Amino acid sequence: MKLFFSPTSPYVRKVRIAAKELGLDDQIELISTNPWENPPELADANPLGKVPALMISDNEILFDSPVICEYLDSLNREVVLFPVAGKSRWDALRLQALADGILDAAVMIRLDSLRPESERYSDMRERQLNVIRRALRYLDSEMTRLIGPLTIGQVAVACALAYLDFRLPEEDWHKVHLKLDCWYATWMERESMQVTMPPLG
Ligand SMILES: N[C@@H](CCC(=O)N[C@@H](CS)C(=O)NCC(=O)O)C(=O)O
Repeated sequence: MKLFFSPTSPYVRKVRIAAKELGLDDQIELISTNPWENPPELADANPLGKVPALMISDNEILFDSPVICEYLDSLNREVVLFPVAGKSRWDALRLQALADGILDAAVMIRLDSLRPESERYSDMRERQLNVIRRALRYLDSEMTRLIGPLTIGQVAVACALAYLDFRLPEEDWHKVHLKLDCWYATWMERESMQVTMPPLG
């Protein structure tokens, strides 16, 4: 399998962490791709022009990190990141949706920060910061699910928190959300987190 990948994309990182947790990372070749340069290979693979996209074979491609993660999960029956049914499935999917929403908000802020100062949207930044802060407060109430068995929810949350530290370090959530901070510190020790660290800078 080939994964269109960018080393700083948090959505790609989610897929790579999931692959590592599933023991499938050796089967995935990383194709270095900068989606902002509009490479035609990426547009051919994913009409949305985004990473991650997973090429399973020449004519079988998946895109959107939740879809790719669920596909990878289907390849390993020993580890289950997506509970098959019932409440545990909806709990995992809700956590993933929440974490992906944090990422969407943080990426929007990041893209805005790359504009010249006079062209930035301060209202949008404030709105997205509020989204992130509300979502973190919500996560405080989901601690029991974060501590439970490994699911895609935890992978996604770890990835979202790591991206906040990477791109929005001034939003120091660690001091406000102490239980989450404690959970995250333990999660950061996993090999899947260590080997998928984005480059510095
Ligand atoms: N919902 C998508 C989001 C993917 C995404 O936005 N990727 C960014 C990189 S972090 C991208 O490729 N952006 C290029 C663009 O928006 O044109 C997922 O979960 O995979």
